[in-house]
Amino acid sequence: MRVVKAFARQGYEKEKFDKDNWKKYIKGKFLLLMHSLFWPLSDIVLTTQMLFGFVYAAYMAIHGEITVGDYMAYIGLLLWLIFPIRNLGRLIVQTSTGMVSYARLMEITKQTREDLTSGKVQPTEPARGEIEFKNVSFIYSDGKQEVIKDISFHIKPGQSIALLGSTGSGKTSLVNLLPRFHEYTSGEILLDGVDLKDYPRKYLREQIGIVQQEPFLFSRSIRENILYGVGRSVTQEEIEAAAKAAAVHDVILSFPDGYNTIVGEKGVTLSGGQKQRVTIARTILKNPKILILDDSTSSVDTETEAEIRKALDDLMEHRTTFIIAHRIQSVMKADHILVLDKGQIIQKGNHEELLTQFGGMYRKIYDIQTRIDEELEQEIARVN
Ligand code: M5T
Ligand code: MG
Repeated sequence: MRVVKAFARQGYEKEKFDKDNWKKYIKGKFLLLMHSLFWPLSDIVLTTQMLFGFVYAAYMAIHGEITVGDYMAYIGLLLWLIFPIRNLGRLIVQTSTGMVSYARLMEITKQTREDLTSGKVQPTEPARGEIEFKNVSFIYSDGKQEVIKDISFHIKPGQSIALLGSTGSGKTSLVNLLPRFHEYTSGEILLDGVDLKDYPRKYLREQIGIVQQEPFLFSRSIRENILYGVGRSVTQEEIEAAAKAAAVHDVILSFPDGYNTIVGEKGVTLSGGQKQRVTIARTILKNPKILILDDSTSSVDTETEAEIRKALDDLMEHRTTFIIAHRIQSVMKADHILVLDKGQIIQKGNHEELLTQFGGMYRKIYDIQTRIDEELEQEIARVN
């Protein structure tokens, strides 16, 4: 509705709706006409036939060609046969409409359920967090092109890796392979030396905390949203500590209902940055061994970002972290930086190494971003 209003397309949408509605009206009217013709007409034909049969049979009975008993049997038979046969026609129509609904339901019922628990290994300990990609390629099941091409890298437990690259270069697709939201097409991904496909999905997802690019909150209280998927009992202090770390505690307290504020349709609508910070708090509370931050500070201002980054730095210690960001500042501290382009690694190294590669993409991005910062500072100095 907002998009329609913002582009002043009410008239267009209304017309489109009217057109579709008109089509439905015409079809409905036609159907009604057919019904109103069919039933009376078939009644007339049928009863004429029956009348003819009765009269002719009566004629035969009067002239002794058949007995009165035969006549009675004939009439009974006719009545018992004709009406069920007529109903059969109605049944065929009903069955065919039923089949349409049946096909739609079956489409859903036939989906194979994701197998969460079976796997060649059934680890009981938390993962260490060593991750190795070996020539991994990936095509979406409904796509044709490889969105990830021949990616290889290795991170030790507790290290961090940053992914940098233009939009659509496959960063989100790459990290989504880790919780097995999709199966990679070729190559191998190893967690602690074991192929991901050998782990039960449930185990993997318990080890991985992911702050997704598009934050999603349930239409429940903020507390329930932060608690989601924690899987252990948590005190109010812990919830508040997580919210503080995500720089959202003060915002929550500013609502009249505090942590009991309902989010979404039935309650307070949070801003993009507030939502993002609630999902960060949720992940902080989950305390996972592997952390994935997919552009998770994209909708907050620079000041808040710095605040969150401090909290995340603490959180990143002792866990394997994937950081996706567009600002050099967010990725420069990572142990490894991968620069992606169209699903391929075009540069690999840490901040210092990549800076010395003049003419490389990383250096270019760095130069542009520092130039923007400098210009901004000069501008501010000039105004003051
Ligand atoms: C990489 C395609 C998309 C793009 C490429 C999520 C998704 C993506 N794609 C699909 O075909 N199907 C899908 O369900 O894959 O997309 P990405 O990994 O989302 O890119 P990114 O995260 O690097 O981009 P951004 O904008 O988040 O920085 O060609 O069409
Ligand atoms: Mg993305």
